[in-house]
Amino acid sequence: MKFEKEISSFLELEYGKTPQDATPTQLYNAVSKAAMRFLAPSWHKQPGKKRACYFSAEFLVGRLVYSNLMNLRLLEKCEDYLKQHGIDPAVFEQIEDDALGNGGLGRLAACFLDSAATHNLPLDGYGIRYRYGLFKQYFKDGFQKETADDWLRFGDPWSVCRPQEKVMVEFGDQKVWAVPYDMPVIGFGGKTINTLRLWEAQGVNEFDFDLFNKQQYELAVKERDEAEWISAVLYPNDDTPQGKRLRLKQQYFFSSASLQSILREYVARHGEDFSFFSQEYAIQLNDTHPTVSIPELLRILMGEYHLPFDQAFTIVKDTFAYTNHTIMAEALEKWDVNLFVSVLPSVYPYVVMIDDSLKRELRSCGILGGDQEKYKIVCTNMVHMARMAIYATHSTNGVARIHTEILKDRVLHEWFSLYPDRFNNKTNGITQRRWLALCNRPLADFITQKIGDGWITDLDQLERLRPLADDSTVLAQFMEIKAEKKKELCAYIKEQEGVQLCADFIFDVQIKRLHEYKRQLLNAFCILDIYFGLKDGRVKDFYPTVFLFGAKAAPGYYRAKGIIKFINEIARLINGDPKMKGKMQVLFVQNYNVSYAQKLIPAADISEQISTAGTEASGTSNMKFMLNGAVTLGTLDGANIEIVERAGEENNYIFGATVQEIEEARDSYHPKKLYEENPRIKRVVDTLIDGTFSDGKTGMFKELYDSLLEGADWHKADQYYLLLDFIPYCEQRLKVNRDYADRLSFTRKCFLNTANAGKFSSDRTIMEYANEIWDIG
Ligand code: NBG
Repeated sequence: MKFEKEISSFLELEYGKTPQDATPTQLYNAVSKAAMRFLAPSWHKQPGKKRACYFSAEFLVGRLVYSNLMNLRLLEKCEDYLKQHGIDPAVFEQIEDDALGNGGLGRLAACFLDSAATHNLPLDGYGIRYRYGLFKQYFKDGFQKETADDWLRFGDPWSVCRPQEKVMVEFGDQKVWAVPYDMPVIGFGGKTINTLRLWEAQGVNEFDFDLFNKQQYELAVKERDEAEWISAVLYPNDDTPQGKRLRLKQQYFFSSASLQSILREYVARHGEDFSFFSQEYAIQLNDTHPTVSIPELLRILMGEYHLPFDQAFTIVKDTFAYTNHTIMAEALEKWDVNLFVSVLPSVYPYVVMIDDSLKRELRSCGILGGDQEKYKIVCTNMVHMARMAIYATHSTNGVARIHTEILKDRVLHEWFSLYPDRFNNKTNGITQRRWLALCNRPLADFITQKIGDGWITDLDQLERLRPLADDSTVLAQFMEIKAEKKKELCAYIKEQEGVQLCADFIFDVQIKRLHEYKRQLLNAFCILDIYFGLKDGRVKDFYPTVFLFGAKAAPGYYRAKGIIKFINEIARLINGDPKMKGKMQVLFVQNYNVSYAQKLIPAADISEQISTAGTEASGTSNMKFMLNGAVTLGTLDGANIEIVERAGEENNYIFGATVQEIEEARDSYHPKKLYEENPRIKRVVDTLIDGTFSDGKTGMFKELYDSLLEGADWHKADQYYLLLDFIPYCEQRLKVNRDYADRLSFTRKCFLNTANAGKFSSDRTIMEYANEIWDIG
């Protein structure tokens, strides 16, 4: 049946509606289901090909309907259909995006799936089908509040439940069903369709009739409820032992279920001869969350199929590879041995076997006694997951060049000395389908007009724009597109936040998770410094600017929440000051997510990437901004380094201490001295305590103040060097502002960022994984 007919007949059958009287949700389900029918014949695994499996606790896919239709080449058909019936094609923007991820790590996983399918690489994702995704954020009196994200309320037309493929997962105290829901991952053009398999936990005994009959109603459904907790929320709060227990259960739940389903496939083909396993499957561990897969595969091979340790361990090592996404200590997961044993008693012995094997290997390398401490997987009553992930796999990679170097030189240096060949770098990337073709259609059309549409699957072709950088008509068009996207953003923000922004201002944007190391607070201080400078005449000829923030803070991260409140207070002061009219505006948007990013990024002139050098593993929004023609105002950190290497330092704004300079400053760093000696620093920092702003008597601002000047029992004062980089940052920010006034030369910089963004396609990244780690190229 024709696609359009399929939509209408679905509406009629399911809802008894015509397109005109269907609700947006009904239309969304009808269009999505029609597309699912359309793709069904191509959704199958190619036999005889090695497959790669991406194990990840997060897949931040964002809104699927437009991207899936685009990839199936049905988007225009669908838009025509809607228009014919008098419906705005933007109608699906009312369908919120599902957020089964937190930030960069989850969004990267989604970009990888898109790129692999587009380039016909057999890569499937495996994760958890959370009942509630990342919380939704709103502000009340400037404070962050959280509510549950009930993403299923719109239906879930893009998933297919496969109950016949459920598997049992066993914990020490509980057994649950893992039921798979498969989503098609559609490559551009629709030729290759891979699968994202997400597991839902269900009770084995859903309902105890006997107990119910005895009026013990709660007990009758206890088992069901306890099973459902496992896939209830993404990253449940883990500040209590129960919370930690639940997280470990989640990790084992999807690791074990995914391995069981892969093994089922394999055994169906080869029986119990496992000699081909690692030639047919590669498994990538996305951070340490799925690392318990390592002893689990060993357990299955040895315990269920009776392979000897050496043979099983070789298969494990050849199959798994590990990606490290951060050097923040809290993310290198460790589990208390007692907790581990009580949750996973049948897995723990295999952890010990791996550890014993490691110790034998260390001994044979002459590493003995106390020198083994820093390697041991089980050490001081903890199971060290990152250590296991490095030892029991054949590849460990970082996500940007500097990040991998830091892993090799510092964080994981002892491992690098032992296994230098295992370490490799895979600089992150982003999919240009979502982050240009879909989110910035005017720019996409403009590029296609100039160089054809090959860039959609081969981003390096953007290079061909370079010769146009000196053509002022081309630059004028480029500028016009930015202006159009700013107007669109202003309309959207007016609707979402009730705030009217000035579309002809500079748009300066910092969007990412709220974390001290990302230094939103530094940005805030600098805005205040400019504000004070404008008031007292120190800052002159300032080009009017909108400062935009978007970020969620982890619900238990007190300081991050204090920073949000502080920025909201600054916004209130500045936006309410009549003298600032026509000069600056500050806004922290609520509930920043993938869909919001798709609006903000195309409208940005300046991309704020200001983390302390050495802390941001890569960053990926930096690449999205670059692709959409913004200049980077940033430090030499993460992928910023590779971005300016490509686009030219002269077309970006780099400032601040380098990794090496911070290293050298470390021991003698004295933020209080900087504060006392520099009145500009003192003035902005003092706003935390001098009554300029109110934190609603929570003490949050004083706590931030102390964190900068006094430190706390777990860290030194100003551990992320805000005050060290403050003046250079302000200077560079004013320089961008001055440069912007020369509209043509500034647009040229923006244009050259776009033209040089080719390297940052996740197509490039995924091909590197495919060729260099998975061998599926
Ligand atoms: C994040 C890093 C980012 C990086 C993404 C994707 C985690 C643990 N790490 O810098 O902070 O871009 O991973 O690699 O979420």
